[in-house]
Amino acid sequence: MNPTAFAITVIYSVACVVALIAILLIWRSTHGRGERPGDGVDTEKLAHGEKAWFAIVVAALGALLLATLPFIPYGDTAAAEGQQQVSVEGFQFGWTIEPSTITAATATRFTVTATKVTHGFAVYNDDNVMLFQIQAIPGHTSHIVHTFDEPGRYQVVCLEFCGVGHHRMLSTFTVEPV
Ligand SMILES: [Cu+2]
Repeated sequence: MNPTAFAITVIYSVACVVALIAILLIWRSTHGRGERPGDGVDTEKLAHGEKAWFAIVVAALGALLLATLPFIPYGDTAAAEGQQQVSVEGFQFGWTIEPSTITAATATRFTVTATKVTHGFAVYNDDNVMLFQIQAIPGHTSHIVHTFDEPGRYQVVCLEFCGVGHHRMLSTFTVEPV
């Protein structure tokens, strides 16, 4: 058994035991004491506590919502002033990238589409590290905004198998210093 499978087995077993104990505790709390519901229980106090917990949960969820709202990525790729525009079209088997020279340190908005079949527009730097990837889809325009900090030559690779010439779908563009 490999270490990951072993870890999953252990974690799953522990989770099952914990769940079983929880079910037993809940069952014991509601059965077998011979007491009628309400015996010795201050229901008014419980009702008050319930309202307080409700308020706490609503406040916590509200705080969580407000705290995480700024991280929602929607809108990041919307057009903004000062962006450079690059239009990309994938075809069998190559890329049209217009313009093929852009400026560093300026937000660049890629407008990506394709003819006939879907391609994967992936951009790699000099160290062969992928900076981003976006689908190039026929009849649809995808957008992504990226700022290139380093001037240089960037490589484009198709990451979606698109036919017999898929491996030939390599291209480059140049990022010039400001
Ligand atoms: Cu392709």
